[in-house]
Amino acid sequence: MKKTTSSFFKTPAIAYEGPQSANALAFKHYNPDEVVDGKTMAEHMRFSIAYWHAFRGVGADPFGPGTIVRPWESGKDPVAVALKRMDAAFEFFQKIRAPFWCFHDRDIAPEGKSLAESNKNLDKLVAHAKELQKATGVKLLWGTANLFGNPRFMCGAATNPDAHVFAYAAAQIKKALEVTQELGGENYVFWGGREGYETLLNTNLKREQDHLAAMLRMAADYAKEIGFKGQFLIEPKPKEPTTHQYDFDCATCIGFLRTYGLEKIFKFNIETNHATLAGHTFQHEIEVAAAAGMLGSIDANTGNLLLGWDTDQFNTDVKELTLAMVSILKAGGLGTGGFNFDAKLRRPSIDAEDLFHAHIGGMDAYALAFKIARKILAEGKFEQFVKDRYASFDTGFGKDIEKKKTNFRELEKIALKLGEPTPKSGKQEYLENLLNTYLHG
Ligand code: XLS
Ligand code: NI
Ligand code: NI
Repeated sequence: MKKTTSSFFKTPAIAYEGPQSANALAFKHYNPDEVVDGKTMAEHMRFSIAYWHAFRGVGADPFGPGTIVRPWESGKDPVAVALKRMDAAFEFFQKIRAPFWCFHDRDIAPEGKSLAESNKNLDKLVAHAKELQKATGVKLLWGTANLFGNPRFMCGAATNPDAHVFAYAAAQIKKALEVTQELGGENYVFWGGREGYETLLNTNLKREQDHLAAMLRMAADYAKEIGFKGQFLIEPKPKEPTTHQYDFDCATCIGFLRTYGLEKIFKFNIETNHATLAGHTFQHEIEVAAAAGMLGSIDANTGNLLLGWDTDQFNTDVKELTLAMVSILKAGGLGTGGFNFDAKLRRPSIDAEDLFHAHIGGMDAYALAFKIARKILAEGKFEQFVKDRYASFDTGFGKDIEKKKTNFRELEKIALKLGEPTPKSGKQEYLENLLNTYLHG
């Protein structure tokens, strides 16, 4: 890997030392150079660092200010600080061996007094990012626009009742698409931000949904116009910041996109914590997206099931990740997507070194899950069980049902003739125990 010049982190580049290593600052399972099936683990996993958490997160919460102080965050000129911060970020991307990064426009460059000034600031940082990408080989997984932080977006962006705000948001997405293209972004993400509502007393739901679709359509048209080839991704989330977000979950978004004829343009960026907030498992969302041919990318994190909001923690739950990986691999992988650590340090985790521990943990857990999932699929025991469970649809009248070659009259005859079906066990406990044999070997 090529080198950057900054040296903000004392921690050296992270090496793979294997499962037996006692070094907390080494990979135990993620060996970026290991070749599996003709591809390196780095190529399989496509890990990405989320700029907003790793380099803009300071540990603030509604009860108190930030706790995290970084040495590069000093200086009076916000653009100069942003440039220094970006040097630190690329040093980190390299040391943690992440091949990709992701950002919102406002993460990397300070907002100016006008849209024109904001765009100018952004251009400076994008030029710097382009140099750093070239120097380090780190690539852009996706870009996006922050359409939720600034108070102007308090009632939404595309779903704002004020057309002026809609226009402002459109201009911001236009610019974000341009810079994502400039940096070779492989995808572009739309997360709903404040696209939702607090109360129907002041909301025209139908008009807001029409407006959201109009914004997405214009974004697709503009991408085509400028020749942006990246994949468009929607990131569903059921609630937070608004009470009811329109992009509730994958199933809701599929219905929405099909209603407006946008389903061929989008895939999904699935976030674990958003899945669980919607009352689903991570694996459920992956399967729903995959079933529609719309599995795109992953925002790799986890929530705290005791809380009702997006805690964005690093995920070290190998069981959950193994199940997710099985579904992802069965679906043929993520294509241009990757695993983006949309996760933040806990408020008291104030050391720069904690950033390394956090990402090492996430990367190792995903790499281990990938390996276990491959073994599970290679042995095919679960797949065989599921196949056998549906075998009655492989022949005879079952096959006719699937092929749409039968009808109620015929099926009634069959039911009358065959009588009561024989119950068959679902064997859930057996299967759960079988899963544990892979996890605890
Ligand atoms: C917030 C989202 C956000 C998106 C990018 O909950 O996860 O961080 O990933 O806008
Ligand atoms: Ni996210
Ligand atoms: Ni989130």
